Amino acid sequence: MERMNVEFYEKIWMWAAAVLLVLFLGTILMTAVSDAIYPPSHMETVNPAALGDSPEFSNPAVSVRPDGSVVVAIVAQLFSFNPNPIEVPANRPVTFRLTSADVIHGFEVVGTNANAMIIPGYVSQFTITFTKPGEYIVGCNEYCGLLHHSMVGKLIVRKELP
Ligand SMILES: [Cu+2]
Repeated sequence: MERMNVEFYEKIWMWAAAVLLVLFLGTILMTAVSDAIYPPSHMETVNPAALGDSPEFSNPAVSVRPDGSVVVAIVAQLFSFNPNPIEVPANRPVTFRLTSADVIHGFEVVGTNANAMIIPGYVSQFTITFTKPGEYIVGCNEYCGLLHHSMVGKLIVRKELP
C-alpha cells in the first residue's frame, strides 16, 4: 500500500492541534479531579409557574446550614431580585441558588467573580466566599425587557453573620 504523503508543515500543525486538544481537555480533567470544578450542569429543574408552591423559592431568603455555610435562594423577575437587599457574612462560603419566574435574567455581583445566568425552569447554583465586607451592586446582565437597566439589587457583605 502506498504511504500517504503529508507535508512537513502540515504534520507540525496536526501535532500542534493534537497537543492543544490534550492540553485543554487535561485542564478540565485536572481542575475536576483536584479542585472539583465542573461546568454548570443545569440539571436541577423547577416549575417557573409554580414557584409559589416551592418551599425554597416561595419565600426566597438567606439561610445558614448546620456547618455554618450560607445558602441564598433568589428569584429574579421583571424587573427585580427577591430578596433585596441580600445580606451575607464575609469569609464564609455562600451558595447562591437562583431561578427566574419569567424570562432569562442575569445575576452579577459587580466587582466580584459572582456571575450567573438565571433561566426560568432551572436552578443556577454557584458558591463563592466574599472576603471584603461592604455593599455591592447586583446587576441583571441579560437584556430582559424595557426596564432591564433598572433591574439592580444590593448585596451587603457583613463582617459577621447578619
Ligand atoms: Cu433582568
